[in-house]
Amino acid sequence: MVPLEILEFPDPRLRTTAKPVKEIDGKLNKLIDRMLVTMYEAPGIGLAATQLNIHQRLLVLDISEHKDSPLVLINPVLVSEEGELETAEGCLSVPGFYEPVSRASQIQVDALGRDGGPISIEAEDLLAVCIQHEMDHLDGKLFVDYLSTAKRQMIRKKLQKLQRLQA
Ligand code: QAP
Ligand code: CO
Repeated sequence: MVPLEILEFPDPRLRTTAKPVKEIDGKLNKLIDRMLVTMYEAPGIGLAATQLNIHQRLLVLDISEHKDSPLVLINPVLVSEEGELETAEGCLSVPGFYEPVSRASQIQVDALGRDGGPISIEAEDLLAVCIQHEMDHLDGKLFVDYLSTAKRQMIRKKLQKLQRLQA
């Protein structure tokens, strides 16, 4: 299966607010499989549809060591959050940069799974951070938004230079 192209910061399409998924059908499940392939090939631990220029509220994650525990969240909603945790975050849309970001350390999220059934997840530590990072993408938000303006501009300039060389 062919991976999908990942948008890179500062592409304005990453700022799009995604719309709720309306129908969980075979077509959506094919997209989910392509998202998982794209994430595993990258390799990454999380990917939101927004990063593929698909503006639907859908994300995939796998923080397991052996990359054999995919988690698919459709129309995720944050129900509660607690605590605080600072983690060095990266992003497939911000390749090569990792910076500390502070987020809730424990969260509860309701969503639908790929079979259309309801899921309720209580997550902590890296999984909680990763879910919050991916849910941000669905609202057009990136981890670099939590950094200082100077740091964000430095990252933008370096990535734009690399993107020019690639074009
Ligand atoms: C989000 O990010 C995340 O810079 C998922 O060159 C990451 O999978 C949440 C990646 C860390 C919390 C902590 C990044 C791959 C993958 C890069 C990713 C890169 C290659 C990032
Ligand atoms: Co990301």
